[in-house]
Amino acid sequence: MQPFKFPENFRLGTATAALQIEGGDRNNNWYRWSELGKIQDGSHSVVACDHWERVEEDIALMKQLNCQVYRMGLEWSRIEPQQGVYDKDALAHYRREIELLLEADIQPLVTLHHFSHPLWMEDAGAWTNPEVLNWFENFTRVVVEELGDLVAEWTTINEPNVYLTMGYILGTWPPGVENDKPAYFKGASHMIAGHINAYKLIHRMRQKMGFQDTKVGVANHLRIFDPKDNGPLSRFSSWLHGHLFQEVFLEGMSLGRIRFPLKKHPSIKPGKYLDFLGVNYYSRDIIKGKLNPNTLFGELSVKEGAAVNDLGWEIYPEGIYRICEKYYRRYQVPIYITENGTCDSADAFRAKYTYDHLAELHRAIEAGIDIQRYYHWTLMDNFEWVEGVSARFGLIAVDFETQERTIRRSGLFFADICRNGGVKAAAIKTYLSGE
Ligand code: IFM
Repeated sequence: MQPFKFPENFRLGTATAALQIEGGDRNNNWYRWSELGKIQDGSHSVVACDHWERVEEDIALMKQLNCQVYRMGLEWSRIEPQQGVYDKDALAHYRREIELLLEADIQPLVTLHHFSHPLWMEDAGAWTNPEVLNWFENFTRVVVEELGDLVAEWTTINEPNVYLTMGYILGTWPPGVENDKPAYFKGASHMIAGHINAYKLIHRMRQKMGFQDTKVGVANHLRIFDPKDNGPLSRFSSWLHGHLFQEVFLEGMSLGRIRFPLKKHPSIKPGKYLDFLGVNYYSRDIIKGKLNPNTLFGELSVKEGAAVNDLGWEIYPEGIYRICEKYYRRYQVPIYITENGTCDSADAFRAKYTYDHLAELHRAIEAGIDIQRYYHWTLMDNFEWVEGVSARFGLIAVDFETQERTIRRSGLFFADICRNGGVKAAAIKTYLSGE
């Protein structure tokens, strides 16, 4: 293991999502899902990390980690609890949180939609209802009016592919619909159009406010799909998984290009709708071809003998290099790693995981790829959707009984990396020797 240093414009920090940390809100799709007893470990989104009441404490922890940037989410159901009714107190709360971040010299990247939204929207079909374009635009307008003077960098939508796959194909997330391909494709078109509208609106509004530094993108969940063998069916299925799970979203949201089988939407026009490419990278799937169209002609597995995390996801650092290289070549915009991290409740391999992925990013930068941000997923253990609070991704451990936070050893390692803008030999010795 070698030390390395990132260039000056590379900034490090952590990422979170509102629903996963805030607690307290009873007006969203995940509250209902928790009430229905759908969370595997019996935990509840209404508890989470109680961050809503602990903003100062958590920003102080980010300071201890030496974070320079922070990706955070806004909870739509708090801001617009009923359709067209906006909660001034909720907006003021977020304004205060962002002011505190800026005072702490931590630059925010704000996400507008990260898997959760108000019940009025869920009951009306959420992203499958064409009206969602008006809802999302109105919500974006209100938020930017309130926070646009403080926030230059925005993520419109987090992982549209994961949201639609889990909610409308696998049915393990709200609204719990199984194998509804038309809903998946309709939702995809609306999310693409919603992003493009929000992209243009945020730019327009901040320009009118006199700002030239606006940056807007999507946090894309990008995986590697590798064929298990060289046979045509395995290769075709790998391509098909990549196409339907990520390419249709990337091409639509970045360039307004509608790829088969999505249908043309009147408000999607070709253009350039990204100022950075947001990459959420975790793992890869190995695909064996199968003559079964219901599984997209393939069966997913984990590479034989590979190291995996607590959720069984392959740990494959080279994948982050491959993703950055492929998509930088295609889109030619700076890359923000909007999420990267691992589920490791014993904190046995998180430090090594972080080192290996950062080393791949360093290698990519040396090869000429413009990567400017790294947001580690995640600041602290939190409500990991249907897995509940037992899946632990945090640099900081949370005791969910007492809400006590304790920085893990991997968190101390990350703090060292943030302080030095890279990995020092001494940090390798302290945190990675013996791994
Ligand atoms: O916790 C999630 C996050 O909300 C979206 N990206 C993947 C993370 C880990 O599963």
